[in-house]
Amino acid sequence: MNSPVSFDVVDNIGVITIDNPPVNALSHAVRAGIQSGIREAAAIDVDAVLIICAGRTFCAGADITEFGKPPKSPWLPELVDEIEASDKLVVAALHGTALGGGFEVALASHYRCAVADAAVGLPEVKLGLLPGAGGTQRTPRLGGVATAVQLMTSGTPMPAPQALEAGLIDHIVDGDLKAGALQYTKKLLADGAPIRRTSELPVEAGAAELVAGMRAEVAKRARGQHAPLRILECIEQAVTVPFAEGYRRERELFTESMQDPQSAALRHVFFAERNASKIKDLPKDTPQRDIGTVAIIGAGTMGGGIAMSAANAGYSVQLLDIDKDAVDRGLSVVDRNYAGMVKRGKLSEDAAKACREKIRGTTAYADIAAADLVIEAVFENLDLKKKVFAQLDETMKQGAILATNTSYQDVDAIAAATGRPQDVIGLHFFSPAHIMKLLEIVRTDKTADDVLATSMAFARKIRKVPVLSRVCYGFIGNRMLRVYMREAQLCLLEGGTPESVDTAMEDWGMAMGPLSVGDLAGLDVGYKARESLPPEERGDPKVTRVADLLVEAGRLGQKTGAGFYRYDPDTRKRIPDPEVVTIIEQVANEYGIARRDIDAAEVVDRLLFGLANEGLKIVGEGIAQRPGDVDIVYIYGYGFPAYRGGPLHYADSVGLDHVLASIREFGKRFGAELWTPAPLLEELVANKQSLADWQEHNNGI
Ligand code: T1G
Repeated sequence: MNSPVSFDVVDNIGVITIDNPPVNALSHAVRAGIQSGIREAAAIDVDAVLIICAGRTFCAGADITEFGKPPKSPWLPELVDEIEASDKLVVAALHGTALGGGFEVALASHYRCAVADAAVGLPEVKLGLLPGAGGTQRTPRLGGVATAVQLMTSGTPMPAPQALEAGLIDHIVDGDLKAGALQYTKKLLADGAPIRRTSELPVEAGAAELVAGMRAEVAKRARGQHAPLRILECIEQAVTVPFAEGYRRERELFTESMQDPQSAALRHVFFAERNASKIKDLPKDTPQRDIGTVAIIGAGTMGGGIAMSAANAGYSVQLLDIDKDAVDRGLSVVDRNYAGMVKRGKLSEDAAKACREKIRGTTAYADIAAADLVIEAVFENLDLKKKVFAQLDETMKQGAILATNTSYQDVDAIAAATGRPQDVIGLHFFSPAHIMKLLEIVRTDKTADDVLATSMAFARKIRKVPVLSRVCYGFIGNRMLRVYMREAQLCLLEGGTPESVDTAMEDWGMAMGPLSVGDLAGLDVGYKARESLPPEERGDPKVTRVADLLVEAGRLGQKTGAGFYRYDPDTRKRIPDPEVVTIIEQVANEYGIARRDIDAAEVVDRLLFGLANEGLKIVGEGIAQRPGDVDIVYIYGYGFPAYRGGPLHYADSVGLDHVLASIREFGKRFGAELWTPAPLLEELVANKQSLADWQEHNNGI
C-alpha cells in the first residue's frame, strides 16, 4: 500500500511531504512515513529537512479514529523526540490548522514557518485529553506560560501572526508555502542558524508563580471538567522540574485522561457532531439550490437573531414585519446585539457595521418575492403561520425555499397551506438565534431532496450545527424537554424547591437548572404553548399548576423580575423566594401530595432518565436518524454538558439495564402512564447491547 508520506530532495533539502486527506491526521502510516523520512535524511547528504503537508491543512492532530485501538510504533512521542534529536536542521512549514499532535510535530522541529492565514493550536482539552507528545512541556518553553495555559486550556487555535508574536513560530511565508519554506530554510542554513531543540530551552523567570496565579481561573472555567486541571499540572511540571521528568508526568496524565469517561464522552461528541450533518438516504452529490438572498418574516427576538446569523455569514437579508414600528423595533434590537458583540470583542466595529448593512427592513411582501430562502418567525400560532405560508405561496418566486422557525407546530400542516409543499422545511433556531449553535432541520413527508441538501449546507454556512428531525410535536429537543420539565415540576410538588432541583442538575453539570431555564425563556412561552394544545394533549394539569399560577400572578420569569425565583434588578442574580415555596405547598396540598425529602440523586435520575427514555423513543420512531443526533441537540441547544456526552451517551455510560430498571421502578412509584420504557431501550437491554454497539451495527453513521 502507498505510504501517505513521500520523501524527496530539493536543493539539497530533504522534503517530507504528508498527504493523508482530509486533515493529514497522524495515523500510524503517517507517523511511520515521517520517521523513515527523518532517518533517510540522516543517512544521506542533505543540509536540512523540511516537513510539509499537501491538501488543505498541516496535520490536524493524532488520528482520533485510532484511539482505543492497540497503539502501533512509532508512537507520536517517540516520533517527535526523533525529529527533535535530528542532527540535521528540521523546519516545519505550516498551513491550515496545525493542531494537537500536528503542532507537537512542529514544536519538536527546530524552526517553524507558516502562511499568514494558518493557525496553530492544542485543542486536546476539547476531547477531554491533553497534548500527549510533549506539547505541555515544549509550549511553555517556546511561547511562555501565559500563552501555553491559554492555548491548552481553551483549546482555541491561535492565528499565525499572533503565534509569531508569541514566539511559537519563527517566520511568516508570503505566497506559495513550499517555495517560501525552502527559501527560509536556505536562509537559516546560510545564517548558520543552530539546531535549536525546544526541550532544551529555558522557561521564563517567575514561571511557577505565574502558573500558580492562574489555577483559580482555570479551575473556575473548567466547570467540572478534569482535563484543564491535568493540563495545568503538566505546565506546573514544565516550569519546575527538568524536561524529562515533566515529560514522564505528561505521559502518565495523558494515559489517565484517555481512560476518563469525560474523554470518551467528548470523543463521542466530536464524531456525533460531524455525523449529524450526514443524511443517510440522501446521496452526497444531491444538487442544491442557489441561496444568495434571505428574507425573514417577523422582526421579533427570533427574527432579528436569524437575520444576524445570515448577515454574519455574508447573505443579504430582508427583515419583514406588518408595520414600520415593528420593523424599526426589530432593527433596533439587532443594532443593540451588534453593539454588544463589539463590546464583548466578538466582532470588530467594522465587521459589525458591514454585517448590519446587509440587513434591510421592509413591510412589503413584494420586496421579498425574489428571495431564494424565506424563513418565517412569527408568533407561535398554527393558524397565523398557515396564513403567512399561504401569502408566501402567492408571493415568492418559484424555486424559493419556504422555511418555518416553529418550535413545535405541525410542519406538514404548514406545508399543506401552500401549493408547493416540496419547497417547505422547518428551520428551528434556538434563542438567542445569533448565538445558539443548534439548528433543528425539520423534514416533512414532502420536502424535496434538494431543499434538504440546501438547508443542511445553509446551516453550515451560517456556522450552525444542523440536526435532522422528522415531524412530531416539539421535534427532538422540545419533545424531550416536556418530559424533563415534567419531572422537574413533579419533584417540586413532592418535596423539592426551585433551588434544590436546579442545584442538583447544575452540580451534575447542566449549564443551568430547569426552573432557571424556564425563568430565562419566560414562563408565558410554555403557558401559551400549553393553551394552544387541545385539553386532552396537555397532560396532567397538576404538573404545570405551579407554573400556571406564577404566570397568572404576573411572574413570567427574568423579564418581569420574578418567576420561580426573584431576580436582583442590578446583577440579575436569582434569589430563592419563599412565596413560591408557599404556592408549591398549596398545590401539593390541593392534589393530596405528601411532601418528602427528595435527594439530588433522585432528581438527577428522574430528569435524565426521562430525557433518555424519550430520546430513545424518538430514535426508535425514526424522528431522529441516530442516537448521536439526540446528544448533539441537547449539547448545542439545551446546555447539556459535552463532557457527559449527551442524554443518550450518558444513559449508555451508566448502563441501559440500570436505566431500564430505574424507569420501571419510577413507573411503579409515579405511574406507568408517565414512565413507559422506550421499546428500543427494552430491545437493547434484552439483547445485552449498548447503544454504541447498536449504532455501529444497525445504522453505522
Ligand atoms: N483524526 C481523525 N479524523 C479527523 C480528525 C482527526 N484528528 N480531524 C478531523 N477528522 C475528520 C472528521 O471526522 C471529518 O470526517 C473530516 O476529518 C473533516 O473534518 C497526542 C492525542 C481540523 C479544524 O482535536 O478540529 O492530537 O466526517 O468536518 O470543519 O497530543 O476537524 O468527513 O468522515 O471537522 O474543516 C487533536 C480535530 C487530536 C482536531 C477541520 N486534534 N479536528 O474542521 O472539517 S488529539 C483535534 C478538527 C491529539 C496528541 C493528541 C477539525 C478541523 P468525515 P471536519 P472542518
